[in-house]
Amino acid sequence: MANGRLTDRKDGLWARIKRIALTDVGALMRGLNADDLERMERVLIEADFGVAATVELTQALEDEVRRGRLKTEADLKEALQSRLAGMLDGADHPGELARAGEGPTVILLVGVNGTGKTTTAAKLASRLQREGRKVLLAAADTYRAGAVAQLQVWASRLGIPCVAGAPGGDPAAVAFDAIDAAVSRGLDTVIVDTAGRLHTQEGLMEELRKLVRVIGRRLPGAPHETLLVLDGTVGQNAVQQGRLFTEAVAPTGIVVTKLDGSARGGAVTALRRELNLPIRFIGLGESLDALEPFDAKRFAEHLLAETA
Ligand SMILES: Nc1nc2c(ncn2[C@@H]2O[C@H](COP(=O)(O)OP(=O)(O)O)[C@@H](O)[C@H]2O)c(=O)[nH]1
Ligand SMILES: [Mg+2]
Repeated sequence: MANGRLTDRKDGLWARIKRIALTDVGALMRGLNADDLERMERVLIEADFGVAATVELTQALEDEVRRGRLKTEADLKEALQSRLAGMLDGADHPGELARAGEGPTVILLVGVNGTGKTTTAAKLASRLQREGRKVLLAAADTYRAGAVAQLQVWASRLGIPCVAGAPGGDPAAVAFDAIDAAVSRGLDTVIVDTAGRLHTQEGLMEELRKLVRVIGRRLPGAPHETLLVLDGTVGQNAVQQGRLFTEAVAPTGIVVTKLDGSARGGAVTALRRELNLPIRFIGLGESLDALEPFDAKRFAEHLLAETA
């Protein structure tokens, strides 16, 4: 959110709500009618909020207007912002990643191809390195030849080790070897990058289940974090992808990527509401420092920015 990167758009959500849904200045005094609410719902749906979050938000607002609590546009904006912040809130300290009591901490990244797992692995490694942790990367995306090389490039830029297997090899074996390497080198954190595509979806989910089992057998209690990486620009598709992964593995939180540039931040609300997992980080670009711990209140403010 630094440098206003989140608000790279001309007409902010609040401006759209005012222009499209609050056309009648008397609406707040008389109470929102069915047309006002329908228009407000349309703006939120178009902004990727999803049906559940949209209905919850508009009903809550309608209720407050009816009770005469919201008399001005500023009241309405404040109410919307605080409802949104409440909805988005999920973890007390989203940016604090678990730490194993003993032995290395294992952080697993899952998500479909192209969402930003490998980039996020590098960003997290950089962040944890700055916090003083000794990180090792595990290239468990053995499906694509280029995937291992991509992670190795990040590892060498960060000056940290990267454990990789043979292309087409067993990802669980890579994770197992990576944990062994961390133990023998006295490193405290292993970040496991995974494949997002296989011949079949069920094949991918089966492979991830096996990966989690093997990691847990090698190191009881691991993985300590399983982060579901979702692309914030694909709207409702991200919700559907998220559901598949939450059925296969048990994510401890979500990383929403690519929230720089586009105006599609509404998807974050849909993901939070429909996957019932805390948002832990947001990705705001391709560079190592473009990852921020999620701040619900600040995100709600940015979502309702008047302009860009
Ligand atoms: N703009 C932007 N691009 C991103 C972000 N995160 C990842 N990317 C880009 O998205 C593409 C796919 O990322 P990658 O990490 O390879 O995805 P993976 O297939 O899930 O491992 C790459 O071009 C990344 O540079 C982000 O937060 N913002
Ligand atoms: Mg990758």
